[in-house]
Amino acid sequence: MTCVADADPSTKTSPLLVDTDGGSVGDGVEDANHNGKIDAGETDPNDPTDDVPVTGCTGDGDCGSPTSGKVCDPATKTCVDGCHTPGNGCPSDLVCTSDTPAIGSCVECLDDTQCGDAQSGKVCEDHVCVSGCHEGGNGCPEGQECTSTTIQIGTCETPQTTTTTPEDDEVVAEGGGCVCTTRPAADDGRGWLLALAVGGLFAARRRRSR
Ligand SMILES: [Ca+2]
Ligand SMILES: [Ca+2]
Ligand SMILES: [Ca+2]
Repeated sequence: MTCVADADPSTKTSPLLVDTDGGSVGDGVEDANHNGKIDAGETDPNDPTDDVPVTGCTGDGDCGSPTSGKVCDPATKTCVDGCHTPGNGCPSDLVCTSDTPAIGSCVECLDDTQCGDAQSGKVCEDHVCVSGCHEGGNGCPEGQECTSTTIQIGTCETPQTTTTTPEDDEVVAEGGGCVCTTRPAADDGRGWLLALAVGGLFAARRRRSR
């Protein structure tokens, strides 16, 4: 390989642009053997007028990689957004609405399984993952309940509970008074037990004295 670009600056192409002359055909296509020189049968990467756009496609291979989300529409022989089987599919984060040769579209989800696990709190609605839950699909995260018990999409809500320990903690923290009152209560408990024991002893004596 020879560096022709240095010998003739006019053949330089932009390293940042795929299509330096903007004529719609990429530099790599115009300079088919990538030697930087316009060989026989090649076009000038710096001359937009000699670009010959690829017209028509004969198969998905003309429209990008198997994960391009582009397919060759046999009706118009043009590359269109889509996917099908067999043929080009979708980028890895999308799924195809079609699993037949018919051209489908790349969407976020077909069912809840593409929206996280059974406790994700996300469900598939109109091919988009949305917050929600329902029967026969994804449910709610731990500690939350679904407002729906049917296939209808409900919302995940935290159930109302009567015991709110954080508030109890706040009461204790408000002043020493609360702490003081709890200790006598414990003493009262022991005192009550003592009274019971004494009372039992007293009752036993009474029984013996009869
Ligand atoms: Ca070009
Ligand atoms: Ca060349
Ligand atoms: Ca050109």
